[in-house]
This record gives sequence, structure tokens and C-alpha cells, in this order.
Amino acid sequence: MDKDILSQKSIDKACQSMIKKSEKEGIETIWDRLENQQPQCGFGELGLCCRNCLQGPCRIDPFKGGPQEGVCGANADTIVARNLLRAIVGGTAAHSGHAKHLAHILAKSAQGKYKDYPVKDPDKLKAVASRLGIETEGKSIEELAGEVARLALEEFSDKEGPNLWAATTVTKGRVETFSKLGVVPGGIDSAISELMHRTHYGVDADPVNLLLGGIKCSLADYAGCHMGTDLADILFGTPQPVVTDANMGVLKENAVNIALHGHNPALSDIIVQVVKEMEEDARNAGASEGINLVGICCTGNEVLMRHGVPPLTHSVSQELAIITGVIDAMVVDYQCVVPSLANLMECYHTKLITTMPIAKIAGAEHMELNEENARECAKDIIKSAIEAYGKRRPEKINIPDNKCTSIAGFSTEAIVEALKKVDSEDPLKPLIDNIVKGNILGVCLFAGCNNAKVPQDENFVTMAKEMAKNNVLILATGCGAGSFARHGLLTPQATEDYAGEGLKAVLTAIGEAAGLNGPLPLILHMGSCVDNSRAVDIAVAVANKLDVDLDKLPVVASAPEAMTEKAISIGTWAISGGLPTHVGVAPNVLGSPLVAELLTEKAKELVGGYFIVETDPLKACEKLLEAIKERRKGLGL
Ligand code: BF8
Ligand code: SF4
Repeated sequence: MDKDILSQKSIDKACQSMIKKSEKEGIETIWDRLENQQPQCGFGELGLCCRNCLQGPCRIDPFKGGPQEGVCGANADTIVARNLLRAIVGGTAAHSGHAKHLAHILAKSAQGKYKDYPVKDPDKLKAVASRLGIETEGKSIEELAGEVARLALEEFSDKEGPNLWAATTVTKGRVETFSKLGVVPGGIDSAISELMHRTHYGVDADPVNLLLGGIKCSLADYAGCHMGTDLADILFGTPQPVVTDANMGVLKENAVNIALHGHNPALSDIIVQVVKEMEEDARNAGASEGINLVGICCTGNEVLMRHGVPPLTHSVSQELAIITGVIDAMVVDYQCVVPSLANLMECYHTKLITTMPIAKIAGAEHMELNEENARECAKDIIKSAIEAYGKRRPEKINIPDNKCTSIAGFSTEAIVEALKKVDSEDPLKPLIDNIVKGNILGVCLFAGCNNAKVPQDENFVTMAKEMAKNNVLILATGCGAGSFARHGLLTPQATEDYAGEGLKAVLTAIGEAAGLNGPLPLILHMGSCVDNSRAVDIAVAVANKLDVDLDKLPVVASAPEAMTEKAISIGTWAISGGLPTHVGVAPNVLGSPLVAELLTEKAKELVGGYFIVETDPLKACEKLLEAIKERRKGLGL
């Protein structure tokens, strides 16, 4: 295949070699299907198609020559806004469904019913409990876990008053702004159903009111994300820095390779916990190197952050993992698992194992997680992978040798711990002082997916290097963080190579104080997509210390290759949280200049944050740097 065509698909060399292999073997991948979809529907692209009732589908003519209203009279603004809201609601349901799952596990764990899920981090449990206003003195861990779980589950109900997970984790200023706008969410599920209600036929038809509804639901999404992080840390441990390798070169020909894919650590963490007990079985089956666990997407991030499980690949390249011919089982939970994986089962020996009742895939084997007996379930799944090992097809095997060292595990707690090494009394001081002095120009959170419409990783890598050169401290989550891992940017060497002088000096000072004998990695990997909440915690702590609100900080966010509805809901809460937020893929809202203007300009007056839509990565950096400088000026820096 032409090299240019290849790099239009992915700039990851391991992925490129697997794309070539797929071509040779006549295997269809995500990029072929994208091509088969061309030309994609222009109405859909602009958000101008409505299917919300059986009188439709209705389409609005963007060139004004044709209909300007649907059958019911909904115009472009209403249709575009409603479609955007239905994406936000989808994202919120996914993130908070993940959190609710963990809340149920914690509740049963507290009752002694789920013995395989003890509280791993009692300190985090206590910290979360006191933040939520629960008295911690004199209570056992089980009692406390029970109370936190009960409160968590109540946060989904039709409760009165603000959602605690949102209200207790942002600045006072944010709470005031949200109250003034009437967008404080109560129960998360109520926010979801309210948004489905108001986007139903003949309900909300005021684009401004609709968007405020979208903001309210996105704040429920934020609450779900934060709860997801908190409960996962309580049940599975709060991440600490770990060193591992990333990319397909971590696969081992002589080991049973099991890929853990999806989002929730509920099963994947247990698999990591029991894997040692199964090593012998794997060796007996001929796998001289035992079992090799690897991660894909955010489940991969969860087990990377807590156990150093090597991240294999992400998002658009998940099919390519199977094309290596050595993945014996791909164990999936939910979200971002493409159904096309099942098609590959015809050509490869890999077992695709679905594990969640809400996420089955026709053609996959279903081995459902039973939380009452999670360790046994995990062992059965590993057994199944060991069986598959014996069915490998040698002619299909080709492991790319690309891999790079990666450091991950930067929870908020771990970052504060590292900063304490510089100033034990006042850990945020070194960070703030360096922002004030200009050694750190600002902070950028890179988040979100890969998207088959963008050459995989290109925007992430180009932008991170450019922002680092300009002394911007970079945090990362989700597949974005995965992209940086696969390109060697989560290393001290990357700091040496790409950081501007000021940033390099700061990362070196902290790294040396923390005993690393060198700088911190160029980019701090904070975890999965729900763990964007960790980045908020840092920003909120800095804002509180400076006694300013979040919309005054030189902090920006970017999802340069955004793809899912979850990315849209996160982007919406990022702007609501006051951050200038870049998206590198045009969202489906451009059919309404009014909605587009509300999101990119008017939002600034309302919440301080706003969207920056820019598909060119370097131009996007210019705009983000501009936004950071404007904020610095506002602070008198
Ligand atoms: O939740 S970044 S492709 S895996 S949606 Fe999905 Fe996007 Fe990856 Fe993580 Ni987040
Ligand atoms: Fe058409 Fe209105 Fe029905 Fe949408 S809700 S499909 S615009 S009639």
C-alpha cells in the first residue's frame, strides 16, 4: 500500500504494519468501512436531519433553497440542538452507568455479599466520605463503604437538591454560576430522562433553553465520571506511578495473550488479580512464557494505572490487535468495543468474550461476570483463553516489534505526593509559583478518542509536541493518553526532547525531588475517560488556592480526535467548567449558525468556557495558546 495512504489511516508504525497485513489477507478494517460509507450524508453531518417522530425523517436544506422546517415546524436551530442533546444524554448514560455498576458492587461488598471486592483503599474511602459530608469517626470500613454506596445510588434518583458528586467537587464560583443559570443537576438518571423528555416530539423548541438543558445533563455526566473514578479507586486502589511498555511489541509469541478491553475495571481488575494462579495451566498448555495481559481503550487504562498492564492499542486500531494472530482472547466489558471484532473470528483463532449482560455481540462467546463469584468467573475466562492458545494459526502470526517505555499512574493523589517532595507543607505552591513566573505557561488536558476520519494519533502527537514546546504542562486521559504512550511521549526522555526550557526545568526539579534521577514524563497520564475528573480536581485545588474561579485559570482542554457521544458530554462539561475546549473533528452542529455561535462564543459569557473547533492541529495550538495567554493577562501575569 502507498505509504501516504497508510499514514492517512494511522501514524502508529505498529498499526501501519497491521493495516498492510489486513490488506494482504483481504480483511476489512474500520478505514475500509469508512470509505464504503462515502459520501456520508451532508444533512447528518450538519446535524440537520431529525428522526424524532414517525412523520420524519425531516431534513433542513442548509442552502436555504429547500425546506427550512420539519413537518412539525422544528427549524434548523431546534433540530441541531436536539440532536446535540441526544448525544450528551448518550454519553451521560454511559459514564454514569459505569459508575452505578461500581456503586452496586460497593454496596454489596459492604454487606459482605461480594467477597471478591473488598475495599482496597480505605484512605480514599474516608476522603470521599468526608467530602460528601459523611461522619467518618468511629465507623468501620464496611459501614463507611455502605454509606458511601448508598449515597452514590441515591445520586441517581429523583432526589431533591444538587447532585453531591458535582457540587462537592467544583469551586464555589461554579456552583453559583450553575445555580444562576438553573443548570444544577439533581439525580443523574433524572437528568438523563429529563433530556430525553425535552428532546421528544413537541417539547423544548428554544435552542438556548435546549442548550442549557444540555449543560445540566453534562454536569450529571461529570458527576458520573467523578463517581466512577472515586469508586474504582476505593475498590481497586488509587493509582501510583507505574512503568511499563506500550504498543503491539508487548505481545509475546510464547505466552497466552489476553486483551482486556472496554471501560469498567469490575472484571478486568479481578482478572489481573487472579492471573498468577493460572500461570501454571498456561505453561502446561505449552505457553512457556505464561500469561500476558494487555489492555485496550479505557479498561486498558484502568489496569495500566493500577497494575502496569501494558497498553496495546486504542480505539480505531482495536481490530488490528487481532490481526497480529496472537491474541488468544479479547475480553470485553462495555463501551467503545466495535461489533466488527466478531467478523474477525472467522479468520483468526482469537476468542471474543463478552462479559456484560448489556453488551453482547452476535458471534462472540458470552461469559457473564457474576460479581458474587468474580474470581471464579475470571479464572474461567482465562481458562478459555488458554484453550484458544492451542488453536493459533502459525501462518497468521506477525507481531510488530514496536514498543516504547511509558510511565502512567498519575492520580491526583500521586501528583500531589510528587509535589510534596518539593514543598511538603504547601504542595501546590511549586506548581502555582511556576505558573506565575511563566516557566509553565498554562495547563492543557488532552482527552478523548481516535476517530477514523483523522489519521490515528496525528493530531494528538503534533499538538502535544507544540504545546510542550510552548511550556504548557500536559495532562492526558483516555485514548489520547494511549496515543501518547504508543508514541513514547510518557517518558522523561520526551521531556528532554520536546519540553520548552521553562517546562523542562520544572519537570526536572519535581522529578529529581521525587527521586526519579531525571524529569517527570512530558505528559502525565491520569487514567481513563472517567478520570478526566482527576484533572478537574487538580484545577479546582489550584483555583481554590488562588481564590479565583475555574474560568480564570490558564487551563485548556483538547479532544483533537473526538469520536463518541461520551466525548461530546465531557466536552460540554469542560466548557461549563470554564475551560476553552478544542475539538479537532467538526461536531454535527454546523447546520445551525445560532447553535454553533452559542457553543463557540456566547458560552463564554454564560459559563466562561467555550468550544474551539479547529481541524488543523497547529492552528488549534495557536488558538489554545492564545486562550491561555488571555487568561494569564486576566490574572495580571
Ligand atoms: O472512554 S477515548 S474511544 S475508549 S470514548 Fe472510547 Fe473515546 Fe477511547 Fe475510553 Ni473515552
Ligand atoms: Fe420531523 Fe418534527 Fe418529527 Fe423531527 S420531530 S422528524 S422535525 S416532524
